[in-house]
Amino acid sequence: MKTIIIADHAEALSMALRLAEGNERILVQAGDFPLAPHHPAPALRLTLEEAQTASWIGRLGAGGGDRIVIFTTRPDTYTPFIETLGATSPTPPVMLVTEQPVALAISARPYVTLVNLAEIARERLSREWRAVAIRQKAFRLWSLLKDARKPLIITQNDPDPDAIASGMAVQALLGPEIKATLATLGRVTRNENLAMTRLLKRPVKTIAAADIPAYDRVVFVDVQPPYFPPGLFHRVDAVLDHHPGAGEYDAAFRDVDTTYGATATMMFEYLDAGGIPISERLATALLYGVITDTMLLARDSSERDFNAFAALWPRANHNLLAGMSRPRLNADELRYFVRAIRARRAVEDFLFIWLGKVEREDIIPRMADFSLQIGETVVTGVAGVVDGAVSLSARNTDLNLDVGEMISHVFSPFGGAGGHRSMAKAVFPLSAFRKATGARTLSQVGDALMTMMRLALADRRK
Ligand SMILES: [Mn+2]
Repeated sequence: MKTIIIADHAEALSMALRLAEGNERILVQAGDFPLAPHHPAPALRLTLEEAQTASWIGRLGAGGGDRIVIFTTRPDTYTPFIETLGATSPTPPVMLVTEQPVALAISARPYVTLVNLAEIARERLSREWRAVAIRQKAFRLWSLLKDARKPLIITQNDPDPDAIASGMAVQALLGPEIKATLATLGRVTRNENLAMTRLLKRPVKTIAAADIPAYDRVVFVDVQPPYFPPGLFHRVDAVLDHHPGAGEYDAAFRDVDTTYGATATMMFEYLDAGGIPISERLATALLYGVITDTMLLARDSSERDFNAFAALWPRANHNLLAGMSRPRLNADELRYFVRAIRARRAVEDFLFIWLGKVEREDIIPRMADFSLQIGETVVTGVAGVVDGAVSLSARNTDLNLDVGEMISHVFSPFGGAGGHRSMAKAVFPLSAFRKATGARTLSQVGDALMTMMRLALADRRK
């Protein structure tokens, strides 16, 4: 395959020689311009008018299997050339490389591809400006903490993966010399989050309120100071968060940006722009933070979350990640699974599981996730009673059904109910539901819930 390079300006020719690839390059000079000493002699010299005819291509022994690159300072003058070329068969592909705007008529031809170097450069430059601004922020944060004796990185009371990963990223930003404690005043309770902390070898410490004064710097991640009771913290040095502002406070460093789907994305950008190495462990944590906070980029996510996801994906440990997202079952939870599988009731592609009394609420959504793996199930409901309240989780893979709407319609008369197209939840007092439906025993409650879901589903599929 030959590459025919057309240049109509000395500068364009220099650029062509630097940029154009191709095994056999044939240089064509279009128009009269002086060659520089480093320019090789062109195979063909044409006037601009001659260049438009396209008949000279045959003289070069080139044809449809070859390709043409035009480096030009006046792209629109090539309209006739490109049109004539279109009438030849097979038509060679044309790349038009320029810094000028191009009329749409030419660029819309199927065999023409347009590369606007000015646009590419502009995009790249604005990305670099952004990177330098983030690097400066990262440096400011580091400067604020570098002389600390005992810095504290604080998360919510029940930290989620985004908070944990972001805290770990601040530790990485500070480097091994500055030993910052990543801590919570509560503890990690949700099963998936416990799996994360177990697999990452307990990155978060639990501290007591009485411990706080011993720390000489306090950094808030994925949370802001008003979340805590007033006066609990003696100082606020830095705040890194993506939640909307929750009240007034002073902080020497504050980066709160609600356009981020995850604080982990923001922290990835700090490390990335700062040229700070991201270990496999940290990449895995950050990726998990982005995934969980954005529901796999489905919710409140921006292009930046996508970019962080794409950059972290190849660096993460996917076995670890799988372990976090599919936490192990302990003997107790296994008991529920056995009970659930026995108690399942299916009507065509609708499946319902009534668990009766359960001790832990989180078993219900987990069971609901699992329920979609049973048989040919498309819509599922899993419900149980936790502390006197009915808790129901629904799942759906039917593209024509909005299960959030359905659950909200059926169960909001009893309490909170709603969700998305693919998942929904309802929680309401058992007593209210009994009174309204006349269900006496727990198994009658289960029957009533199933019937209501089944009827609503049939109604929506009519
Ligand atoms: Mn978050």
